[in-house]
Amino acid sequence: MSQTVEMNFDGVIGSTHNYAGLSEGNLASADNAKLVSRPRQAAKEGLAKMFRLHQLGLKQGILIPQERPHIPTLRQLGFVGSDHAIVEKVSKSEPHLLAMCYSASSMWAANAATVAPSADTSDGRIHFTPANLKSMFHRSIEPDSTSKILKTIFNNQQYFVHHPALIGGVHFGDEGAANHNRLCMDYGKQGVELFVYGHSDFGQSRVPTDFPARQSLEASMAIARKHGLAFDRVVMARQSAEAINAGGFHNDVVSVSNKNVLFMHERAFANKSDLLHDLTSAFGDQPIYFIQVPEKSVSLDNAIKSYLFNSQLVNLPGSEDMTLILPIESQQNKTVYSYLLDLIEQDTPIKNLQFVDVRQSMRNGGGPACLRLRVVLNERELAQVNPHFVLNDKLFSRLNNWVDKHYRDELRSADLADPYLLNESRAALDELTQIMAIGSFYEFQQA
Ligand code: SUG
Repeated sequence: MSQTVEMNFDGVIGSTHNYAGLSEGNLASADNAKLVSRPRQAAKEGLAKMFRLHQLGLKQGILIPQERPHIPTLRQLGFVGSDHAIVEKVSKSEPHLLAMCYSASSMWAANAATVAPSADTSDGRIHFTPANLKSMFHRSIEPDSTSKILKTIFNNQQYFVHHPALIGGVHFGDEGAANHNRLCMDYGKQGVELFVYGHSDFGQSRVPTDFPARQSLEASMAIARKHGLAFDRVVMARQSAEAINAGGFHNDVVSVSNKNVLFMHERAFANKSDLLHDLTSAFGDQPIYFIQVPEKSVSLDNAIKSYLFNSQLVNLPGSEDMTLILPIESQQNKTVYSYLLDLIEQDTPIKNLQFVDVRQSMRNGGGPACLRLRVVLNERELAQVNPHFVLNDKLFSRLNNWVDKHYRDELRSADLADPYLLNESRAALDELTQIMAIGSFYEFQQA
């Protein structure tokens, strides 16, 4: 029988990783603003996480970092002169804008795109829509490059369809797979796609939240249409205002799914009983598990602090049991850890725990699940994936050496004004394009 797998593509953490406090509503980003970051450590943590999954027998791919600082954005905003002159000018007049153009935020691959597996789409191809990330300026500059990277990796129109990012500004604000779960009996069988939105601008009245609700219902609906999904296999659910107010800016901070399991905080969704009913009926007579973590066991605040749900729920090869790959912070949190030890003794498919250290990313609100984009692939599709982007022992060690050679130990906000940082970032990306065999890929290489 041909095998279909769920492959994770993780964002390689860029050399300009820093803490700029750019994301309102993301408590870690706000709390750690202006902290000294450690780019080399960050990138190595990310690579070690990918390698761990690879060693566990899972298919692991990579997405390369985007060009930062992104000078073309600054030029579009009216800055002129040499690249260095622009950095100097912006660092003096609008340091916040410079930080936005320097952010390594494309590391959070869960926000790169929404992906529909071929088993769910009307034309039997895999569909990709890069997220427009309209609600945060520093992220809104990602989609063009994301699209280019995805087209480089999944480069065969017979199997892969690439849509442009959605038009329509914040009304169609789209944050990609961070607000999208797919439930199924088997990866290769048609599944039920669950889209989670925070606001709806046309039709439904906006539910007020203290922090921005980033994903819109209208965006989710457009993606479901464009991906050719069967609407009786699509469920739209609203994220609870409480979750957003507690710092759950994306749904993957309060729930995660794998196959027929939805692991969630009991307060993650508005109208929860409708959601559970809709999912159960879309599943027909097949079993579906809802594992709800009650507030009294782990409060919403504690779930968000520990990033309990920003984990990867996976089946290791040859096993029906599921493994949760969690951030180390959830092991260090006594309440959460004791809940987890109890969970694996219960009668649910989740039986194993693995903890990973991605602390540098966590301090910007990005846990293990934020760093990965899931792509379901059957054997024929897998054979079409650009092999340079598939992690193996050799690529892991080359990327580690590359990080050692090019990345700084520390970065402070004042360092963004340093002209050498731009040179270093470009030197790193230039060598990366050689490792990945993709020629002159970045805009600065074409200038
Ligand atoms: O968009 N943080 C990211 C974190 C994204 C996490 N992704 C998922 N939950 N899938 C964001 O808020 C902070 C950057 C800074 O403040 O320097 C930032 O962009």
